[in-house]
Amino acid sequence: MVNPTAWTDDNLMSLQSHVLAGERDHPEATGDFSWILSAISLATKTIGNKVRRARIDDVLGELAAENTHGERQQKLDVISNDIIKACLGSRANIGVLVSEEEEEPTILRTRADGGRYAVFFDPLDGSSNLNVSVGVGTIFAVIRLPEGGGGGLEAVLSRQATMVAAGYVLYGSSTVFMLTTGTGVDMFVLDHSIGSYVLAKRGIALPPSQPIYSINEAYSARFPEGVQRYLDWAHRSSYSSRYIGSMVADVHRTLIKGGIFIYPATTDRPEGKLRLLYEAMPMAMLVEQAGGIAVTQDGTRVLDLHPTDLHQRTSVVLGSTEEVAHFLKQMDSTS
Ligand code: AHM
Ligand code: MG
Repeated sequence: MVNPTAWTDDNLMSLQSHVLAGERDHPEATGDFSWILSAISLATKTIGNKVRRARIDDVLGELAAENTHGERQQKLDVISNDIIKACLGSRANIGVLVSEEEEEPTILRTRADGGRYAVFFDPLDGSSNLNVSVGVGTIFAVIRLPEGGGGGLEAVLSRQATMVAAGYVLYGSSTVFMLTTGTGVDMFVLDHSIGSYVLAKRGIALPPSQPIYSINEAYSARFPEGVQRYLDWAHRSSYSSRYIGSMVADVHRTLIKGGIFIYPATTDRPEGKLRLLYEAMPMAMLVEQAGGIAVTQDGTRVLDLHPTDLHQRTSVVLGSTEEVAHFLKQMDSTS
């Protein structure tokens, strides 16, 4: 006889049904949220398809133009940005879009006109790795804008704006969608044969310790002393090193296997390289929801930072609780 409980656990669950089921548990839910996630799902399937066909379609390589950070944009950065905007732009509950690829936010509608949410995104993180077929990804955060007020940029940077969901899609050897809505982290994998993200694992738990560090060690001479001290300590402690150079891929490995990912300040980038709104904050929410820690190099919780600029940068240290504790101890140590 079929055990109905076992049947429920093993049932094939798509991302969409998972989100709808979550809303059913909250009678006050308006359905706004599943509407936004379905747009992100559609956009990332489309981007994943472009990434896989990039060489065939001849869209690898840089554009002549630079983005808002003075970095050369890849053709696929721009294509991915357009895809996300095309998918999210039609969602009537989104007021503001903030993209790594655009200096100014896209204001879609005011709060009074129903723009209750903002979405922050890095359309194609790690895109400089595209021509060597390394994993790249899309990072996003969904922000509930404060009641009242006009919405727009002021609302996005207000202290009352709340991150209600975060996730990324890794276009790797499989296409993986990691999602948190504030109650743990769930992992979905794209089943290309049916065109759906299907639930692969509920409640991802980041291992509390693992002797692996992930940092661009070639920059050591430009790191703060405390970071250099940590690396000396890790060498003496027989740590292993893994660094892909795509944040999504490096954080994904850290979430699954444990360890620590560090992108500190350097003498040439005193604020760090990674962007607070659409790189550090969504990853911090995922890591915390999986039981890990996400801080800046001086130990401030990333989710306690208050952005003052859409494109501000920060140092990032995240991963297993014990590994982050070892790092902060070396940062503090004066010996
Ligand atoms: P990007 O958003 O321009 O792709 O840059 C962000 C990427 C991250 O994915 C990665 O963690 C980091 O830059 C790697 O930087 P570096 O090459 O300095 O190690
Ligand atoms: Mg990026």
